[in-house]
Amino acid sequence: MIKKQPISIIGMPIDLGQGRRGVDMGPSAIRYAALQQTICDLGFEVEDLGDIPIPSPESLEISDQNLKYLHEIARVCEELANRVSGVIQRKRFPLVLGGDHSMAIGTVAGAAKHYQNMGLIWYDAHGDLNTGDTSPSGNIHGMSMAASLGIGHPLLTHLGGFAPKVRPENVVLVGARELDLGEQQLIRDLGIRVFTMHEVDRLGMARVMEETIQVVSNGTDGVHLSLDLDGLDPSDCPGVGTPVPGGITYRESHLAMEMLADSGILTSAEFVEVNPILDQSNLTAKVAVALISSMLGKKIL
Ligand code: 5AB
Ligand code: MN
Ligand code: MN
Ligand code: MN
Repeated sequence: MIKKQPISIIGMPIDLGQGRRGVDMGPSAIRYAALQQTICDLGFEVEDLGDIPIPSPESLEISDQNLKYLHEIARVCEELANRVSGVIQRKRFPLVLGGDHSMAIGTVAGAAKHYQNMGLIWYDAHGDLNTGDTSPSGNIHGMSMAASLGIGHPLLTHLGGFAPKVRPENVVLVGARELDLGEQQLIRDLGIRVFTMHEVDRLGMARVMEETIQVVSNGTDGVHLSLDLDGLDPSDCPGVGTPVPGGITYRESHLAMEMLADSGILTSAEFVEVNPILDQSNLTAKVAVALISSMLGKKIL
């Protein structure tokens, strides 16, 4: 991001993309963890645009078990895309709070309108590279990366009227440790750069982020960070819907965010999948705020 660029917070309280209630309260939990004051204290001008209105699952019916709440998700993601795009148009930095990871379809669409060649960092235990055909669950939060690459149902891939939003060579996955068979195949077919936990352990986070920054900034004109809190270890972030043991540590994650801050490459970011119902004393939301501080360049000295 441009040094001390003004920031616009957008809440996306969506839980239609997965099966567990509570993640709709993620944006509130992150705000409750003093997000705005923390950003303000770092010297940024910051505004909160409030939440995108989302229908509750109780008021809806599932018409397709392979793509649950497809039409509703596409509709609210379109709204999010417009909101994100408007923020960028005003030369501000969009910081989007979630909400389940299906929302990335909207965030990425809104940002990609402004960048011909956008880089994308997907910090996650999962690949989110399923389609309605490969998904074991039918949950769209496991399909948002694929949709951004132009793979999947046209309502998702062509959101905002264009596809794809990003190219495989400009995308990096960090922290992966649970990939479905269809996702593994897609990664091989497209040659997507993945730093699994094996690479994080072996190379160390410093090297992983050096390479990640290299890949996503090579020939790109913008970079979006999509950070799923389940990328971190469940001991640090228990408040997530799909925890997977053996994740990225708190310290490694701070290092990653600090390196992103130093690189100055980020043009938008989202922090997703915070589920306060499954959390302990709002710990996961507090981690999100701490990581956002590091991403924005917080220095101790
Ligand atoms: B998350 C799974 N691959 O597709 C699927 O949390 C899990 O946004 C998806 O990364 C997890 O249902 C989606 C089994
Ligand atoms: Mn995810
Ligand atoms: Mn995940
Ligand atoms: Mn999840």
